Amino acid sequence: MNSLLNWAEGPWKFLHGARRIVCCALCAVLLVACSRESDYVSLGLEAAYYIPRMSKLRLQPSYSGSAYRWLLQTAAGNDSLLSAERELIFLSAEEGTHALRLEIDTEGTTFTHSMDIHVTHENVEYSPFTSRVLEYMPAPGQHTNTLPLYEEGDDAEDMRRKAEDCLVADEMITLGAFGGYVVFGFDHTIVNVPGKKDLYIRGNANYAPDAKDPTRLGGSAEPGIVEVAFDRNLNGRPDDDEWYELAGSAYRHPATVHGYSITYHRPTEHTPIPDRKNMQTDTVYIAWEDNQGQTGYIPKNSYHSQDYFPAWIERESLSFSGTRLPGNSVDESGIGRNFILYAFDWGYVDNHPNEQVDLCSFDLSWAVDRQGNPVSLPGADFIRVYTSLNQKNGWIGDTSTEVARATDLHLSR
Ligand SMILES: [Ca+2]
Ligand SMILES: [Ca+2]
Ligand SMILES: [Ca+2]
Repeated sequence: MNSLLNWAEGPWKFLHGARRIVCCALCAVLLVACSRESDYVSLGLEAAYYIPRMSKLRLQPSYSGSAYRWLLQTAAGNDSLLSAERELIFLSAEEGTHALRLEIDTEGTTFTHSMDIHVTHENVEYSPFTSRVLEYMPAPGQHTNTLPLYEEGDDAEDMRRKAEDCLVADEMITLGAFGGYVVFGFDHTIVNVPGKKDLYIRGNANYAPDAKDPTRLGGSAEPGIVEVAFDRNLNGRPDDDEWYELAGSAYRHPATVHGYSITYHRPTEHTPIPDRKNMQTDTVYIAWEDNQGQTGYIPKNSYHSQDYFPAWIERESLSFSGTRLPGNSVDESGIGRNFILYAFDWGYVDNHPNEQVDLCSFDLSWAVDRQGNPVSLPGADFIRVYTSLNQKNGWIGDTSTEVARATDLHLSR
């Protein structure tokens, strides 16, 4: 007796039992697995659900089986396999009725439950833009403590709120040097629509008219890598949810370092060593070491005289990790006057000018796991952007990704 049959109760039991006999007799004759509809065996699932678009619906049958198939009927009438897991989180950007079917195999029998998922328009109109910042943790850098502005007494929560105010208002925040990051979200889930980019993120990159390499677009590209997480436990927090990198064009570049990490040290009392040629007031300002055996300093330059170490942090050092992209800076003057930061082809924040919407946009289908295997994500609730270069460029200073507002491309049409 399998667990599915045991579960049937009340008025369904007789009907269920009788139907089982007929069904199994039929099975014996036809030597094929019999199939049951949910009218007779409840799987703990409803026949119809109503959810707003871009919101998650968790579906889990009451029973376990040896195999599961969640099948969505396509417009052409075919079955599209959404998942082979016991649990499904249904999510759609498309309003209308979606015909969903669950098949459970158990002890040679396949049970089927059909559902209509009615996806409706939300009651309160969604915003297509960034609506909240969950965490802001920049690395030291020449704009840190000014974008957004640190004021005496601010703590991490004050700085998170300031970063949130900036991103909501489409104003720039800095992430500082390598690893500095911001985590933000929307008032709904970003749906991974197949074959389409899903997310547009603004930075402050420009092309320089005097870049010498005609084969590449160059200027002030300070690429930041995007990571995303799907709120699988539906608690609104990026807690147990796995983070996935959106693999941009340099993900498999031989000089890209995966698993890079770096530690920056709070500057101690020391005598500044200036480099007047490069307009630096202190070339030994903030010491760092990385896990590649390298050490160095973030210099202080004459254009930005504030503290570069995040002023609300009390720790003596700050560590970050992620993927480090190969350096993109070229001193085209040869004498330290004209640094061009060449853009990577695609897949990074603050890498192409904002007007290049497609080149500043991201497809959740680019997600990869820590081993670099593609991951099929239904959507993303949390977006993390971090500076992905460890690079200083003479008088223009350290490379830091800047981020402004993000847009859900499925709402902005
Ligand atoms: Ca997509
Ligand atoms: Ca969560
Ligand atoms: Ca920038």
